[in-house]
Amino acid sequence: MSSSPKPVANNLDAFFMPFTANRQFKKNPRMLAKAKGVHYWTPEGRKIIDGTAGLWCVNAGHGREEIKAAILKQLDEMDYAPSFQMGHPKAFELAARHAALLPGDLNHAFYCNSGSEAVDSALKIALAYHRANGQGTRTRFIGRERGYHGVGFGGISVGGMVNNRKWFGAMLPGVDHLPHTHLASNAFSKGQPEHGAELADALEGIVGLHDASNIAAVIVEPCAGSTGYLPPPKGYLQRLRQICDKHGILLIFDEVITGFGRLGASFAAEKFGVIPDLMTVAKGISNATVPMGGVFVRKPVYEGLMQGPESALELFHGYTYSAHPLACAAASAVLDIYRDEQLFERSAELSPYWEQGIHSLKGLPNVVDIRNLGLAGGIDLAPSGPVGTRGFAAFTKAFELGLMIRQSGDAIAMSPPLVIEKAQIDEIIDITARTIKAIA
Ligand code: PXG
Ligand code: PLP
Repeated sequence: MSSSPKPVANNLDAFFMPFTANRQFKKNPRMLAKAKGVHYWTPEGRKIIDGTAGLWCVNAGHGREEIKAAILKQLDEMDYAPSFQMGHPKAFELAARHAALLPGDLNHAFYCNSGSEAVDSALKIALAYHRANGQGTRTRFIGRERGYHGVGFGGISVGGMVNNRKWFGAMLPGVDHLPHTHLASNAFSKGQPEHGAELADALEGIVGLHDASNIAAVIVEPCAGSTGYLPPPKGYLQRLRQICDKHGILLIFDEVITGFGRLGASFAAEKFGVIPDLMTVAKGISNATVPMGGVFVRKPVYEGLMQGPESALELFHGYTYSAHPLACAAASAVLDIYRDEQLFERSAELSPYWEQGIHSLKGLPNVVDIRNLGLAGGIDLAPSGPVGTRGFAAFTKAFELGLMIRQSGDAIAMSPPLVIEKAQIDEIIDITARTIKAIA
């Protein structure tokens, strides 16, 4: 009997969709068929402006010919190469380029395939580092309420989004959470809010409870993305850094969203002048063309692991596709675009215009808070029933009106590609306003 695939009807049943109301979607699907620049098109040819850079990842815009050319060239030369006890030139070249771009002594790069893997990798590097340095009792992690660190067991353990945790009982033991920084007193702040730096002091309380000798690392998003975009209060990240230093605790910045230009700088670490010990990235690293993630590591952490006999593996961790040649080729071409088109600077230049635009929505029905930082922002809508009802109504109405936004509960978030034009920002703000009025 031949086992060659038979053509099957193109029904929607078989694909088990991620983070989706599968049954609802399959009754009334929202399909995307084509993308170029800052637009998507549906299979029927309806044009949708991309207010979110896909899922916060297509920073240089869609359909970039330079990235395509680099991927095709690499595919021609060498499709795949293992990175365990072997290497290929593009991986080393890319790591050197990332090291040059990164602030401070963040100058070593570990590669993986997603933000979730990056977070798991960073947590494991932190544990291994302490153990290699005679501090093997440092095993606890501290995350933050409303944090999102992907969907691995490590990431959901340190993460602080209730639905991502409550379904999955088995998590990492030994995790505490800092309070989130979303304060009512900061409503409608432009850029970084004034109040809340002292929330970092909760870390001292946790250290007092467990003793620093048991704590490996603190992980936070410098600006929380998935929970509706929560910029850090002024001074907050600096304070976290000070407390971590005082107690020998590693600080991990999860820059999966904030990295590669979103905040108008290469990374949040550069923007705020706060250098974490480890940084996780994904998304904009490859402009989402080939899946890629990474952990950037400070020199003392890397060197702290380079111990024992030279023949010993220093880190028992890695993925089949770590530093995949196609991902490396894409990521290098993406760095060329960021540099040649000065997209991080462009993001910084556009952010006051974006700020003005998004805050012009104040006063529309049910808008209870608006936040922005860099080229992204979040809007809280008053609930209209079970959590997420109004948020989902906004998402579907915007899609109908030709705009892609993100929904998180009753908050909506936007993060356009960094190549967006001012007139296109106007269009995004206009459709958002019409959406909010239409669902009032
Ligand atoms: N850390 C952070 C800070 C993230 O934002 C991840 C880790 C996980 O990355 P991967 O590549 O495993 O998805 C993320 C991902 C949204 C949304 O709508 C956000 C993410 C992913 C999908 C949707 O806010 N962030
Ligand atoms: N499961 C099995 C059976 C494997 O052999 C491997 C890798 O060799 C994995 C999982 C891990 O896959 P990856 O390295 O792509 O994460």
